[in-house]
Amino acid sequence: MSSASKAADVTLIGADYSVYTRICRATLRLKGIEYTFEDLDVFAEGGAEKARQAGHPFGRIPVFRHGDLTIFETLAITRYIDQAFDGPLLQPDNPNDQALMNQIISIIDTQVYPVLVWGLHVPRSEGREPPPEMLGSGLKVLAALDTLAGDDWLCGGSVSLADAYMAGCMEYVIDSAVGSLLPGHAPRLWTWWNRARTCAAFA
Ligand SMILES: N[C@@H](CCC(=O)N[C@@H](CS)C(=O)NCC(=O)O)C(=O)O
Repeated sequence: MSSASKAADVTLIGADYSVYTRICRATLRLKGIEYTFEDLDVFAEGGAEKARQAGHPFGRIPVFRHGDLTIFETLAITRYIDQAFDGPLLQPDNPNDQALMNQIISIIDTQVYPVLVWGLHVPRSEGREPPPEMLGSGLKVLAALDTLAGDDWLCGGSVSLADAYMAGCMEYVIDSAVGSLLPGHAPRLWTWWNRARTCAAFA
């Protein structure tokens, strides 16, 4: 089922700095959906409580609204956006590419976000050394993604939610303690990003 979008119907609540908010924004842009953005700094005093009031039981962002519907958790939000609205399909219909997409999204949730963003970007941005064991873990994550990355988009011939997820992380991955190693250590991922970053949805 799909429906045309109206800006008044669709609201994304989150923050510019937030990886998961960025993923939802990229997905909305890929689908060509107009939306209202409500800024919520979850790390500010009272931010978690505001996020709970907005509909996130764990006090996190993003939160998505479509009419009377409220959704939290980025995977649920992005899959809903893909299915409920017109625009290019962002989930491959063949099982192989779909498995690949799910694998990449899962790696981003369980490895890229905790290891590369929180383990290797955040300490650097605060002028601290990352925990030494994080460097090896970060390189393993990059190597795994490099093995999975497709020639055009991450999963085959068309853009998918995997691209939106990874694009949402890239600024922090590049600005992490392993960022300068990307071209040599993950050349396929690096080539993908240099192509993907020219897409307006990921700007
Ligand atoms: N599993 C959630 C993760 C959301 C998440 O961790 N968001 C971060 C910002 S990018 C957050 O709200 N952090 C607040 C905190 O950790 O207290 C999703 O997929 O949406």
